[in-house]
Amino acid sequence: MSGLDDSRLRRVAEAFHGEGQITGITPLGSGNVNDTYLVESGGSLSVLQRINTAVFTQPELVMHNLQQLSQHMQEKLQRKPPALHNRRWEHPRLICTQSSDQSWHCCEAGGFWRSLSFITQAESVDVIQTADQARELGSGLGLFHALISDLPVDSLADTLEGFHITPLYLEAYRNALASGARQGSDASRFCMAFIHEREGLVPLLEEAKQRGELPLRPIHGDPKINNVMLDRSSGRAVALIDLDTVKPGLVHYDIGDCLRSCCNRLGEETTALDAVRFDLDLAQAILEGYLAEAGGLLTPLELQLIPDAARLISFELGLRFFTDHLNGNVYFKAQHPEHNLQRALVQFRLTASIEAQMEPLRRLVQRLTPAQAAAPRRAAT
Ligand code: GN1
Ligand code: MG
Repeated sequence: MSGLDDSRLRRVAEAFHGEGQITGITPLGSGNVNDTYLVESGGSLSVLQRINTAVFTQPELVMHNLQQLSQHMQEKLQRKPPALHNRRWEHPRLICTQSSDQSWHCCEAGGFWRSLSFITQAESVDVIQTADQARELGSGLGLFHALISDLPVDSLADTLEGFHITPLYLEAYRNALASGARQGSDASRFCMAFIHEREGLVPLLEEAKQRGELPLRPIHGDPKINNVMLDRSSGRAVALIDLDTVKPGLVHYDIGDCLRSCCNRLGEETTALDAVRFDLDLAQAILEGYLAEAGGLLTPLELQLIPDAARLISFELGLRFFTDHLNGNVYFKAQHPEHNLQRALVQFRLTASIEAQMEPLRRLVQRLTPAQAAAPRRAAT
């Protein structure tokens, strides 16, 4: 966790909420990078987070992006766009420290902290339960994309260089291999062969971006299943959380991450490797929800590359987990030494399952986007 004892943690929370005001602090969620706590103060709840500065080396830039996003969302919500008629939608609010109007706190015992309002009467799930839920998860991401589509990308900093740039993850993997560590097991050999066979896929999105065929857009960066909050009574998506990776990027990083994390019914922490599948029915529900909100914003090529994105982002996450395993678990928190290897195997099984269903997945996207179905395929292979 944070490495801070209870009284220091309380002092950090007091920096945001006032001395003597804290009535409860409990660990929250299952994030792999930051430390997160639910704080109760003065009868209300907030989310206190320590940003992992080994990952986000310039946390002030993360806060800059959060502020830009907050302001944009606030203005949007005030104007009540048609997409929000008859539906609840919220955006986590940044909480300033008591002593300044600054939205972060650097603690003398270590750490860069910030506090956000908690989305009440809502919950998130780690594994999908129903197709209706899948539709809402897609709809939540689509709505988020629609709401931020006119946030200028040049107002957002690049807070995590190389994030989702698959060729750079391949390079990092090769560097890790060169160190020669932790490659001896059958599972490691499986991963190495799996990666080797797919090296040709790696540059697909980045090359299309370089050729100017795919636009940079403001994206969430990490819209995995449990970062979409669902209203407790209606089940409808009400907010996207975990906004540290909001920055310019390809819409495919988000759609791919949503599909890979939602369509694996066992979740990314499963150990039942042989049962890992990409569920096409869930993909259909997600894409119906997504496209109803954001389909009109995307170009024909963006739409056509959705199946490729699902495959690539699953593969990329497997590559990232495996590289971290080789490096000794320095990036993703791990509960045991083989944890990131296990996670990599799950993502690779999922990738293989997507590959086995590429044609039906392409037909599905074409069916859901009839106006674009006739447009020529360019970058997809
Ligand atoms: C990390 O920390 P968390 O769980 O929100 C990672 C994502 C991965 C995810 C996999 C900044 O997100 O890219 O998809 O783990 N975040 C970062 O669970 O690397
Ligand atoms: Mg995250």
